[in-house]
Amino acid sequence: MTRSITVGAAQLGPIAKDEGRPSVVARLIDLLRKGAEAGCDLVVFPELGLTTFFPRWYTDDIAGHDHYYERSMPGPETQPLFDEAKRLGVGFALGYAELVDAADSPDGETHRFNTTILVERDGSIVGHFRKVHIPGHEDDEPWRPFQHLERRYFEESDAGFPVWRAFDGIMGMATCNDRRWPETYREMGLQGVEMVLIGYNTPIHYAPDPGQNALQGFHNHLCMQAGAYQNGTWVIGVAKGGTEEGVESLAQSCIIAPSGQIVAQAVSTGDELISAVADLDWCAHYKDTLFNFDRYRRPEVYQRITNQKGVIEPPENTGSDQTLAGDDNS
Ligand code: ING
Repeated sequence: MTRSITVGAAQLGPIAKDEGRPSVVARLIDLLRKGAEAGCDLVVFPELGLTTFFPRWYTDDIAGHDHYYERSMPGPETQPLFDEAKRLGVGFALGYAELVDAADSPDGETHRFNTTILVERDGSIVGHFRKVHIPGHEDDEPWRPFQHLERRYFEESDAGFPVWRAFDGIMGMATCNDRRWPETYREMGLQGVEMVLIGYNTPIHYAPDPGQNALQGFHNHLCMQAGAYQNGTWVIGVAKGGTEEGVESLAQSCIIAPSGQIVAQAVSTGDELISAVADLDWCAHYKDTLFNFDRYRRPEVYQRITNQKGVIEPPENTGSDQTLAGDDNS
């Protein structure tokens, strides 16, 4: 009996600055119901799936954006989503801005994270993931057509990339910029992950190097397909796309198999549910062969690879008579 789960990527179109949570939650419930109709066991929503991408605006006092954060999950305005999911017997993952009040913090400080929650089909909370790689900048940069102040409004999480046994497999999460870093997938790959859930909000225009704009779609799929293949895991990439508050954001949500193949892809830039039957046993075709870490990526060999000594310069630069025997890096 193969371990298959039907997974849905619930892509969102733009969320306006003044769109209230009840309206957004209604959109999420509509996508959840579409997922249930498609037989989904799990529906994945994007990063910051409850609000507009508010890090595009600078505020002197970061508390000026606190209304975009959730102090509890579920809270009064998100409870309807949890209730409907439990009624339908569909699990979900949802990205949101998390605010931990000083009074609730072990260190007595207020903390702000870019967080995703994973909920099982019975409504139980599997776990939370907090974004590790926080892109963009900390201070006002008015030269930009729009800002990317995630580093002002979110802390980097030092909790790493946990994996959970849920949905009949081993599940992991990552958020947006995390997907661009190979460590993200390998940290979970070394823990046997079989499905990685990734929400993203990605502007097409990349102010530090606009030459990358035309490659946003290519880079988006490149990093997730590589992560899937090199770790023998399913990867579900879910966008908040379309033009949100004047900023064109990448859509192209997709479901990627452990082979690296895209098995389903959104065709719109709005609210759209795509789904696929994910055979979790398919991961073994890669984990037990090409990417058998214990056999081909042996820690005892890696430990012998001490820190590289840096660029090996040609002899004329060092005056040494470099021969193979005397090779500097022998
Ligand atoms: N967004 C972007 C991402 O990594 C970005 C930041 C945009 C990086 C464009 C590179 C190019 O997809 C988030 N939210 O991390």
